[in-house]
Amino acid sequence: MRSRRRFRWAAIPLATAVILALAGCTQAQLHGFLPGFQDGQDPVTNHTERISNLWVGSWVVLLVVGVVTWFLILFAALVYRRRRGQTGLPVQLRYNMPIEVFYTIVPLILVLGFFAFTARDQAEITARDPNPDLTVEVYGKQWGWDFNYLDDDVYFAGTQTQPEALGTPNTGVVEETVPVLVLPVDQSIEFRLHSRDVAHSFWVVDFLQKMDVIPGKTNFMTLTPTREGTFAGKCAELCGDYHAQMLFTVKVVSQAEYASYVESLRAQGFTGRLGDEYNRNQNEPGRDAPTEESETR
Ligand SMILES: [Cu+2]
Repeated sequence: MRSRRRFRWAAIPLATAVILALAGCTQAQLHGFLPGFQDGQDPVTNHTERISNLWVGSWVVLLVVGVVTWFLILFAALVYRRRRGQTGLPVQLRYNMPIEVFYTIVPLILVLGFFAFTARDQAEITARDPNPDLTVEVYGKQWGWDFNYLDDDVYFAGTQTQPEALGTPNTGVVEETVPVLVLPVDQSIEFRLHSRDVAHSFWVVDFLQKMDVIPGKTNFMTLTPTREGTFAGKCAELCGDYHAQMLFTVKVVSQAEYASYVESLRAQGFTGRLGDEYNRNQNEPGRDAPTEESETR
């Protein structure tokens, strides 16, 4: 009792300090230092706020569990330590029903809670828009990306980083040749993800989302970019020698700038679509045997 009273003077200053610290949190801190939340800037896509809330909320709950656990460990070690003159084992505590029920029920609630929130957010994030404003077909390939803008019938063919044996010496990433993906702001976009060869993963860092790109399978990612800017994209699945150079740049621009970008592709003759006919894998499951035509490509 006495010791509890002794620290009462600290309660008010401590509470004030905590409130001040939280009130002074920057956007970056409130979002758990996730990329895309620099101070004062809007969320990058319609999903990033939800993803960040799940992340930060989970961390807060887990930190509380951690603090309670660390406190109990220290408490037990200090209070029940062997004192001078003590011998033998202290009285052992066994089959304490309240404690056993407590440490069964609490983790169960935690696991069910994490599962429920994750399932809710995952369903929301992976939901497909039945009528997206724009459909972009993405082809991952060793080592680069092709983008087909299906609604506008134009494409961007990404330069491939290749092993030295196949061409020019590999000199690392050349900024100007990194494939570019241009997206209009505030439009819902469906990405259709395909691979031309091995498994890759489509990852735009600031979107906080990535999705596997699997040969012979189409994966979908739907989102609406909500802030203009330039963002880094990467392959997030180890896919061979030059995986680390499988980069792309995402430019989220205004509607007008997007329209003029499409026109510039059209003016350069990049019309149509780079489809499965350019895949290195021509014998995926569900496909017919390679034809003479496909072998001469
Ligand atoms: Cu890859």
